Amino acid sequence: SNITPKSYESRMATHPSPLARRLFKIMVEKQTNLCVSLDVYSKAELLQLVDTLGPYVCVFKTHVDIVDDFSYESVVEPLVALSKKHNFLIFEDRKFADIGSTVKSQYTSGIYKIVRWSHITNAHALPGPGIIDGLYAGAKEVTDDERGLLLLAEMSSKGSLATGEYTDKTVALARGNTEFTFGFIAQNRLGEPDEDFVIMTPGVGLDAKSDGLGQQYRTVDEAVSGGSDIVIVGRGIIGKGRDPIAEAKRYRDAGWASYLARLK
Ligand code: S5P
Repeated sequence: SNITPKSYESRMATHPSPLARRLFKIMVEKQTNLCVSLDVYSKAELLQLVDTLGPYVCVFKTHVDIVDDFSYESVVEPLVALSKKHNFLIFEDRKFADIGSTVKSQYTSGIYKIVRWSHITNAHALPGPGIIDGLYAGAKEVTDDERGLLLLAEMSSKGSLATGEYTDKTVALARGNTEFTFGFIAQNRLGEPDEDFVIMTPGVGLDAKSDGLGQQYRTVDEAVSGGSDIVIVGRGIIGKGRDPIAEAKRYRDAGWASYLARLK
């Protein structure tokens, strides 16, 4: 829908999710709407990128299940310490997709224990409302800290089935618990004018148009002018041959400029 969202500052005061309010505060303080996606295989590379790019991002997105040398002590503990040092949130991109009882276990248990350290996670809407209830129950059981869930309402990949009625029904599902389900992974603004869903958008790149495996890239300005609140950038910043600090600054500046232009 064609709605110009309010400023991050005003949404920081009114959003129904405590986690979203904390996120907007970080964005305003650091003047960044950039989330860097850290799809790397080694913990040393992961932590080094987090420490060097930390000043430019509001959120780091992880796929901890691709880290070859993962251990809780050597990855999660330093990552949490760096999130305090650089004031960012952590988003484990787990894409839960099972029944409530199973996702609750996957969120809280195993070697990753995601709910203990990841402020944000995401889930497919496919299983219906039980997936939200299960994750919310897991969060309540394990921690008093703010936690938030994004539903995948649209995907960046070519031929995605998450369109039309599926997207609309995903938005309707999120309405059931806006204290926890604070927004969407999506390509466009979603919801009614009086609603405030945070839109985080992957498939953003300033150089490439695709990756040969179905990923499709739009520019930062296309995403933000279309209603994205936070752009998610992976290989555009940390891909082979790139200078991650220079690229992080470039995407941060582009994202903030597009946001300011949208407010006018
Ligand atoms: O629709 C989506 C949803 C997600 S979360 N499309 C995506 O690409 N993602 C994730 O964003 C994907 O799992 C990857 O971690 C990141 C995009 O990485 P990039 O290198 O293509 O920017």
